[in-house]
Amino acid sequence: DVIPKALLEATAKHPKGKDLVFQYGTAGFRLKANLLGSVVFRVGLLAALRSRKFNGQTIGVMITASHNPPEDNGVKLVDPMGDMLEGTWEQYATLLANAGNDEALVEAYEQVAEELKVNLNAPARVVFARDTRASGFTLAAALVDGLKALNVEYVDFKILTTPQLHYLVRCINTKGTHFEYGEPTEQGYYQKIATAFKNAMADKKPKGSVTVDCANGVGGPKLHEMIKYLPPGMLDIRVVNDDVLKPEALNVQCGADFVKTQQRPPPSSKAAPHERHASLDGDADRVVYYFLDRESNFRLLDGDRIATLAAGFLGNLVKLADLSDEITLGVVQTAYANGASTKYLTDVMKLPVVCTSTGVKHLHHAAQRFDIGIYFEANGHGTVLFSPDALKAIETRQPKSPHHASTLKILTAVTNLINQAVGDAISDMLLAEVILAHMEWKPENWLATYTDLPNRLVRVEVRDRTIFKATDSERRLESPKGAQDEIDKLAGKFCLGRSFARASGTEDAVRVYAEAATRGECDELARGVVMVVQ
Ligand code: NG1
Ligand code: ZN
Repeated sequence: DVIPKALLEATAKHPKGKDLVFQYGTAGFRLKANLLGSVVFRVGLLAALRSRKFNGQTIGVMITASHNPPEDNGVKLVDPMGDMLEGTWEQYATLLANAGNDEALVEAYEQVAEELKVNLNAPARVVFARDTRASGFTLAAALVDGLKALNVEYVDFKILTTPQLHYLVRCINTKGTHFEYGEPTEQGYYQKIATAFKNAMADKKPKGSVTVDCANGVGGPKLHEMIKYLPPGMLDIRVVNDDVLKPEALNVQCGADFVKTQQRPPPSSKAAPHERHASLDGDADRVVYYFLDRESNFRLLDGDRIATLAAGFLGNLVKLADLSDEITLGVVQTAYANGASTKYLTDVMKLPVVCTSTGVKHLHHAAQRFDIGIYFEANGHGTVLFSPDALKAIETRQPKSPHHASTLKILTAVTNLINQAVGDAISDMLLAEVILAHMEWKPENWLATYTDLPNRLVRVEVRDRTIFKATDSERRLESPKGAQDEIDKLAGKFCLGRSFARASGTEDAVRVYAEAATRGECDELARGVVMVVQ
């Protein structure tokens, strides 16, 4: 057979490091970049199988480690509609990555192909891209070796944000169908979003400027590019931390993860009170806002805030468009959402709220059950999904008045502004700007909608995190025995106390989350629960 022979030759160039165990987790494979060559090569093999399984539909491969340090890298697969790899295939990625030597790899590959009944004569197409990390170029070459060994047609899109690659995959696979998503080029991405932004703004104009911290990652150059497509003078975007020529600066003391976990502005920030600031992560799929209040206190507007902002705005548009009877709207969160945001959505906005396990794929699937499904993780990953029925209802509704017509036009524009494939920091940021302009809100008004409960997130190193088994959307532990009872007892002691512990899907640690009515109670609760899991 020719394939095993080509495969054997190619894999010899990318030997697996001894004693390494890899796992395709919530965000694909992620580790020190110098250990990743064999993994990326093998991901190429799985991408080929997945594309062949879909008879040549295009699969994406993104090389990035998002908010992790510059010396790390990672790789993940993108499914035909631009969403994350279907969960049942993660085990095959893990299986291939861990095959001990070249022969074992060929065997594993054949085993997977057979188990999944992949027609190896079907065409295979893969597109790939990488973030700005120094290691990306070499890893992309390892991927190409894998693709070539299996006769895959491929396109290297070079450096892109993660959501741009997801967008491209969706465009390619929907081209010529009724669900055509857009022009499958980087320019097509900017054009689609910029046009939608202009139409969604309608006659409004944002007040003041927005300063965007790009974490010294790929979001910097791509946001600069996007700005060229936006209507001149409409929005004053000031791009900072956009140095991609110093790869060692990536995610260091800046970006979305920094402000969210440190609860303070980056040391380099020149923020003055009341100004809007947005922070992206290293691959531009996460965004949070912050500002300094009158007393120069740092105020974070996180993913929960973007979700409530979007829910309020979209809910109102649906009502004004007279579509409330046809379009259901709901919000999806994880257990990390601040309890105050959940209460606000449920009690004040009267919206259905669903809680899922951590990880975008869980939220994405739950959001698909609404006509308009708004999903955000507290850390800023998220988007809004519109069902085909919702899109059709919006498109076919006859305007009854000029005002009704303009509402429908804005609603349509918003559906085009929001990346339907995956959470997209640039698109989400432009959405937030549109909404703030329509509401004529300053960041203070946005913050005033509800008051966050004091909260604490602690990373706990444990001997074996696999013993921590969670249930109920990861809000409760079923193992180790007795741990949950202790957590419940502790949480019950504090006003509005809520806490949970779960094994991280991306790091070798257990995360403890706690919130309570006051900072003191919250910290005491967190300390107590840390003791339980340690
Ligand atoms: P883990 O390491 O499983 O907690 C983290 C984030 C997730 C998600 C993933 C993927 C927290 C508490 N967890 O997951 O929300 O973003 O990384 O990147 O923020
Ligand atoms: Zn990211």
